[in-house]
Amino acid sequence: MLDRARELGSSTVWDRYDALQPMCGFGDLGLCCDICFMGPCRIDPFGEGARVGACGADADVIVARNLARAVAGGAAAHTDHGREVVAVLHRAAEGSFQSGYRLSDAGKLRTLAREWGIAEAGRADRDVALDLTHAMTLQFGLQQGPLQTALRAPQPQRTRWDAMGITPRGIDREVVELLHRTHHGVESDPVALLRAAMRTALADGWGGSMLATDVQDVLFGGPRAIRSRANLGVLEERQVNLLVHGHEPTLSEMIVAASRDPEAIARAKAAGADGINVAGICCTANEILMRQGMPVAGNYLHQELALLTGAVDVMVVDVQCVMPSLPEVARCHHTRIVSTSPKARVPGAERVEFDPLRAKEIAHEIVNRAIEAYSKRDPAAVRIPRERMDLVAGFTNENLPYYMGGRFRSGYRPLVDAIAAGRIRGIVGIVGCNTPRISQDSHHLALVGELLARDVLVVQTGCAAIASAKAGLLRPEASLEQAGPGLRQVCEAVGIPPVIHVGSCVDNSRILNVCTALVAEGGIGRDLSELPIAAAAPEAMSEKAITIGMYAVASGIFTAFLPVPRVAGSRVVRRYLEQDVEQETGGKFLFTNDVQEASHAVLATLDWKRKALKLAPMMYENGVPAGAARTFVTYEPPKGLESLGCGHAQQRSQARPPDE
Ligand code: BF8
Repeated sequence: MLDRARELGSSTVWDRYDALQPMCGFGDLGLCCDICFMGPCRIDPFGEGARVGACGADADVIVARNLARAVAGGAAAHTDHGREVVAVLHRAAEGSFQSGYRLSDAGKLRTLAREWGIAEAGRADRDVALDLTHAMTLQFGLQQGPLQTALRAPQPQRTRWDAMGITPRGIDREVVELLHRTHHGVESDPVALLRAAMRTALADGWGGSMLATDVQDVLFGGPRAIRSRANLGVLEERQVNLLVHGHEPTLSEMIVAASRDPEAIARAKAAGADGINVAGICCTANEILMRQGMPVAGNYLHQELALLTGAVDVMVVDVQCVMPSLPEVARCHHTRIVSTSPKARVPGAERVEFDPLRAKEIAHEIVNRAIEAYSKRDPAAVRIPRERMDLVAGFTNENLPYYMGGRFRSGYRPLVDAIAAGRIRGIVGIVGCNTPRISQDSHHLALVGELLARDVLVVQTGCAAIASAKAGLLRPEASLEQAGPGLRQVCEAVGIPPVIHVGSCVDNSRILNVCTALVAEGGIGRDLSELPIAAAAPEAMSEKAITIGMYAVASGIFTAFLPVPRVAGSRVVRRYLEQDVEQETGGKFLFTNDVQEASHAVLATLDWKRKALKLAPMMYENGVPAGAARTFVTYEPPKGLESLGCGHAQQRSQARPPDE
């Protein structure tokens, strides 16, 4: 597709990234402070330059403040998504579900109502939904915590948070307070800033994101294991291709429904197409995959490549991870970009503003635009790569017990037993984005491949899950090809893939719920920090990724984060987040650019936790099947692409302050 971009004279994120080299070294180290207008001040860690900014802030304060601001940004994005879906459910219930939305999972609605202390017995679903969403809305403006959903965390974890003063209070309060504390001349203690950032991150993971997942399940249905396909080859030459891209499923679910309307299909056929193909990019892809089995066109770095195929008729975008370049790239073909969110206009794109009360009508309008665009498609300009891969997705904390234990032994006991007995080494959540700093998916696949071979069950969300999907790791057969013998036995016995796809990035909350359920099951740890689990974001790009990393660490989970975020300029920040914080939360970060180092550290963490718990030795030492010595799984970028991203990332990773 990059060759095709050159043929078409279009630039992509890789071209723009290369054109920006060399990027700012001060910024890369986190040492550029632009928080007030005296600056921007740049701290020189190497020699003669300034050691403090104009206000006197040193490198540690500046790095901590910049990082904390990123955490606030990431938490704001996730939690505002949560707020939107809660509001959509509330308004749908107020209008007695006349707007087209319905309660797809009344069972989950009632389970949640009981958890939230809302009377549900003998009451209509609508009334329960109104009370529940009212209570959920209040969580955003709460002045004193704890957040209702944070009470799901195991008690020992909550005790740690209380002791540190990081139990999340109101969701908005945490974001606002962190922005206040990072304002010029407020919090000047770097470690206090990092603790405050963790509290804000917890308000995301155990708050806004958890609300988003719960409410989306109520509205659109709790997922079940479902088959689908992934990669650009899911685009269809003879169908209207409508791509949905972004994050909130409130419109994309309606678009899927509208695309199945017999009248719309008839209109598409009248325009010469065989049908309407709705596929996704980024987390919207994961949302409609998990519940509807819709195909996935790709992850973050595929958004422009999809447009270059010339086969996309309309791409609908809402919020987050949408490149402003899309209208420019789409100009090579007939493709129409339609922006929909009242919070996110895209200059150069068409506009159809989302209104939850008119969602059905808007979805039909967008489908019609796609059909209209199809008739302008130039078949001679279409180049759809053949690559597409089967997959199984749709796992959740609610349905995993059934898939792991079957009807007669449903529960987490089989999984806990497999871990305790040494068949499975542990569970690792691998999440997050793509970035042009790393060859696309290379870190994801290297890390996942290595962990599977060592009998580690991998749980994924977001663009990380899509990377595995494209590589075939979400097929049950992948356990035969990639898993160590212990993991393979478990996967084969229950028929699941060795990589479990649990949804979009807000669905990292499902991973927290799985961990909590493992603690409750008993036998492999009394809180999250004792469980043989870990996390990784191997190709992190967005502020949301560092927020997720922060709440994982605050929840007691060892987290490998690549590439190194902008922390290298402060010894204090690195020491706290990669070392000292473990005494407080039980978790810590590893910041590295080296995926092998990440892999070794994750495996060492699992082994260390297993030893502390006195679990049985691994059944298959090092996960190596007899007679088949494995080497580290490496990814070779295709010829000609070696220079894209990686070279620069490595070059920049050398930069370290002299005292590091
Ligand atoms: O929220 S993984 S690139 S799409 S930020 Fe964005 Fe990163 Fe993809 Fe989903 Ni998450």
